[in-house]
Amino acid sequence: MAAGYYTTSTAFLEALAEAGVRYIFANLGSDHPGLIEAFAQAKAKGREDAYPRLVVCPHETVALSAAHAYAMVTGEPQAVVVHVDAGTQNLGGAVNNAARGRVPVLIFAGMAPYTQEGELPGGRNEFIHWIQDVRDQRGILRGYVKYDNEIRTGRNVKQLVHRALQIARSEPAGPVYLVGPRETMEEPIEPYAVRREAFTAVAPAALAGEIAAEIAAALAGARHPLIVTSYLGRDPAAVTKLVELSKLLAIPVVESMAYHVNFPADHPMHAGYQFHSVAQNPVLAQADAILAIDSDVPWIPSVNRPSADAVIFCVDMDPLKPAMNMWHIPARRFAAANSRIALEQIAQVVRDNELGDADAVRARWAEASRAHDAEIAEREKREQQPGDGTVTPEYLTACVRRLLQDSDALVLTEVVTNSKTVAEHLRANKPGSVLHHGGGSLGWAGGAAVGAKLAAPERTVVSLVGDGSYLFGVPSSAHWVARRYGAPALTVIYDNRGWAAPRFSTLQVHAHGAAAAADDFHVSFEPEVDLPGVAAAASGAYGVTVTDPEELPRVLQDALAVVHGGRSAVVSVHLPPV
Ligand SMILES: Cc1ncc(C[n+]2csc(CCOP(=O)(O)OP(=O)(O)O)c2C)c(N)n1
Ligand SMILES: [Mg+2]
Repeated sequence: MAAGYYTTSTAFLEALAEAGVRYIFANLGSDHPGLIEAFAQAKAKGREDAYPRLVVCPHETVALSAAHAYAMVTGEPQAVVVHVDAGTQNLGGAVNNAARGRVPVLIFAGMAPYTQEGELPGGRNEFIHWIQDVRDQRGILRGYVKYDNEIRTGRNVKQLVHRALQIARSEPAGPVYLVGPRETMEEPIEPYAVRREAFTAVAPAALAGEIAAEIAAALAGARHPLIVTSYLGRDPAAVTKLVELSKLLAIPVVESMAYHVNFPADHPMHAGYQFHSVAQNPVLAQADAILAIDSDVPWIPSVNRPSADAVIFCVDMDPLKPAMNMWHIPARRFAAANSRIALEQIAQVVRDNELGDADAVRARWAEASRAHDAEIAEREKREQQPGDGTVTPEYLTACVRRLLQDSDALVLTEVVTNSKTVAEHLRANKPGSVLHHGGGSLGWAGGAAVGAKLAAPERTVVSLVGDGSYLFGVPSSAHWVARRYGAPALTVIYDNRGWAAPRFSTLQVHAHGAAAAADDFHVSFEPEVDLPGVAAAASGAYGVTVTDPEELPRVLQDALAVVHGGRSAVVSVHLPPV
């Protein structure tokens, strides 16, 4: 062992540790001898704990999804290390999720060596080094990352890591991508330090005073004010501020494509969930002043839109969404601000100026409370066991809710066509207790459950997933990682033996077409996959498939007990087939 061994790879790992990264979710290759050696050198010196822990992930989707969920739970970016172009491409849709979910994560990939005659340490010595030398490796991720760069020397690799993480953390947060060729990662350098405190995230932005005043006046003066949000709950403190403002003026809140708990489900001002709208939401139609805050899709205008006279305000950390080619809502003002601060400012204007008519506020509160109570009663009816021997998604979700009542569980959802049902019947009230990737690529929950458990080892992690989503998540890889790193979770599969979503989409466009007439959508998973069996084979997980609604509560309890005992459990619940 070289006494003074210190390379770019050493400094890279040190910088990650200095930045607070605790885990490197890694899938390794011929580009990583520098990192592997740096880890081994540290271990030999008894300094292993000075670096982040390396978590071996047999599939890259699992690695990035784990880092994604870890960042959602803690706010802290982690690192993902993948193999050149191949591993980068295998990140697949997980990088769409990280980008759209606005989660910070540092992705690093090696690059094929750039010398071939033995000129430099790390130069080409395997055939694959020619094959993997592609023209634009960084281009693979450029549509999804906030920043990409190549590490060209170890002498400033720490600055690059800290700069990349500073960009990743700053709102709107997102993934960043660094690449480094083998020769660079092997470069011997002198140990050095940088001032990590000089790379903090950009401070959160407030609304301009006159905009806060304008929004406050519009909401207070409206007959039917409304707030629509999707991801404000990423910051639990923002939920508190939303509850305060809602109470102050009796403003109902609609959650649209929600991927956090943005507002307590049982709060009388909770006015319901919008997902794949197929009809006009009367609450949205009635509103005359709307604050759309932290939302990518506050409504789907072709089927569900506010009235043309409604005064709309868009407040968002990312109000114009330039990363989407087409995006617009007809707002009077667009303002870039942190939602917690903006809501506090608006509430302050209301209080300071005693805005709002007290009688109108009281009347609105009473009316919204009545509507909320009626809605909850309706939902409770829908979740009764049907009595025909089938399990409905409503009944299943109510069973899960009762199972987790009074617990501090973290629930990950990836239930696609059952998203609205799960939101309505899970009735989550605690900010931060339900997570969804916020993106467009299925297969997140498998790896995400590992990341969530590592982020909060004291909490029970429960994933609710569609059968298709479960398979997209490379369950063999995800469950193996969960076992190896002591991150057990309960997975409940909403198993309709196929993909309901493409069927739904086809019917939305061709309601009376040939596919509808023949019921021919190519979405069935017959013959059936033994879904829990995949996890059992990969990791010894407890697995069971349930068809009987009577048995369901007990099976879920048994499975949860297994998880509390330290072993993962997968319960696949047969719903009516697609
Ligand atoms: C990686 C990826 N591939 C394909 C799709 C397209 N897609 C959207 S929903 C869906 C079906 C999901 O099936 P499942 O999880 O069982 O939910 P269900 O539709 O049955 O409710 C598919 C294939 C996608 N979103 N992401
Ligand atoms: Mg399905």
